[in-house]
Amino acid sequence: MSSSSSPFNNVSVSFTASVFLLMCFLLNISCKSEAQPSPIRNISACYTPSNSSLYQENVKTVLYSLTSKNTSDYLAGFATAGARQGTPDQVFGLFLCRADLSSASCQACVANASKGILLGCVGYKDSTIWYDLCMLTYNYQPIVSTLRVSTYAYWYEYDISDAEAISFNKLLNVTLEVLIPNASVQLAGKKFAVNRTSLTESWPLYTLAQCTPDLTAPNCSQCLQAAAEKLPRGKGGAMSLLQSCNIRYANYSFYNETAVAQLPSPPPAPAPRSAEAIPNSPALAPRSQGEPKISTGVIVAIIFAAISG
Ligand SMILES: *[C@@H]1O[C@H](CO)[C@@H](O)[C@H](O)[C@H]1NC(C)=O
Ligand SMILES: *[C@@H]1O[C@H](CO)[C@@H](O)[C@H](O)[C@H]1NC(C)=O
Ligand SMILES: *[C@@H]1O[C@H](CO)[C@@H](O)[C@H](O)[C@H]1NC(C)=O
Ligand SMILES: *[C@@H]1O[C@H](CO)[C@@H](O)[C@H](O)[C@H]1NC(C)=O
Ligand SMILES: *[C@@H]1O[C@H](CO)[C@@H](O)[C@H](O)[C@H]1NC(C)=O
Ligand SMILES: *[C@@H]1O[C@H](CO)[C@@H](O)[C@H](O)[C@H]1NC(C)=O
Ligand SMILES: *[C@@H]1O[C@H](CO)[C@@H](O)[C@H](O)[C@H]1NC(C)=O
Ligand SMILES: *[C@@H]1O[C@H](CO)[C@@H](O)[C@H](O)[C@H]1NC(C)=O
Ligand SMILES: *[C@@H]1O[C@H](CO)[C@@H](O)[C@H](O)[C@H]1NC(C)=O
Ligand SMILES: CC(=O)N[C@H]1CO[C@H](CO)[C@@H](O)[C@@H]1O
Repeated sequence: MSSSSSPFNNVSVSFTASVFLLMCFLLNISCKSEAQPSPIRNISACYTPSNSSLYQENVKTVLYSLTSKNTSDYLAGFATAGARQGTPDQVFGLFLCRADLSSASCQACVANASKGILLGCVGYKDSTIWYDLCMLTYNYQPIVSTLRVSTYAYWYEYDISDAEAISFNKLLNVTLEVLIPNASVQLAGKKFAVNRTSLTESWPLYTLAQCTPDLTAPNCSQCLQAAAEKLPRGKGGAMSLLQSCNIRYANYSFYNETAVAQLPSPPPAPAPRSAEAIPNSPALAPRSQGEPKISTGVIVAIIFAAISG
């Protein structure tokens, strides 16, 4: 886990506004943009594999595998792959789609991500691309059932007034407090929860939290706590993206409420459960549910934070 790094020189964002957005971050100014939702990418320092061509082959094998899953995998919104050819140059990957997506939407997003993640160099030891509908990541170390919270990104839509922010943040915190334990419970092979509440009659608050379903309940919960800490407050909408989970909120219905309602209902309010039996093994087979996707809004403002490991 050694990696060179001064905070920003190893960061690459895969869209044209990246420089602008990074500047927004560095200068700590507020970024508002009406651009399309864009992918956010984190690629770490270049990995020097013992056999670079083999490593790149393995990366391609993993990406091919993730884009060639069957319908039930895309409906489950999660799948893993590994290429162990030439052990020191092994590659592991996984994708996570938002819980409400249809298999077709999930597959389309993953296919897109598999191209996006290859922009630039293939030989990165840890690479992640986030869209608002899906996330794709690969690593030279095993990542399945692994809690990964150190690499993250976030975006937000616009600032609300300081006066509004006081009550808004309170409501957001209260919502997250219930949402996080709910999301940690496995539901139809997924670990997610949504909530719809409102600040005022005309100001709804939609929130969604989701983990990769290979995490145990405590690890999911821990990941979401970390995501909640990094979630921008006092915004009209925002999203916090980690490699193992994410949280998003907005004042409009950004997920498909009908699709979510069709998922089986969660068990009664969970107290922190100390262990939800998910073996520590990569061989997991999440199951179905989901529906067509939803329009996505107007977003952008992307930021990364960095810690070197
Ligand atoms: C590297 O891997 C390729 C297969 O991708 C193989 O043909 C080549 O012999 C390997 N090189 C070394 C030095 O092991
Ligand atoms: C889809 O693939 C998974 C493994 O990824 C397998 O367990 C499942 O049986 C397959 N389902 C169908 C319908 O082929
Ligand atoms: C694929 O990515 C491009 C930008 O990289 C984006 O404009 C497009 O909407 C994406 N398509 C899907 C299906 O996510
Ligand atoms: C949580 O994740 C860590 C790091 O991946 C792992 O070592 C640990 O076993 C997990 N804990 C539980 C309770 O699953
Ligand atoms: C909401 O939670 C954040 C992060 O835990 C905390 O910093 C903030 O003070 C809380 N805000 C309110 C209004 O409770
Ligand atoms: C949504 O969260 C609020 C707390 O802000 C809670 O009171 C309410 O019961 C939740 N609604 C649903 C449908 O879970
Ligand atoms: C969490 O789940 C319980 C049980 O389904 C539900 O009553 C509660 O409203 C949920 N909370 C949130 C914030 O969604
Ligand atoms: C969400 O907030 C934006 C900006 O304040 C506002 O223009 C829009 O009408 C709001 N949407 C809803 C559904 O309240
Ligand atoms: C939302 O889900 C419902 C039920 O699965 C589906 O019929 C509808 O087409 C979806 N809406 C959108 C906008 O994708
Ligand atoms: C900006 C950022 O999140 N950088 C991270 C990219 O990923 C590497 C490896 O996981 C991290 O060390 C960086 O902090």
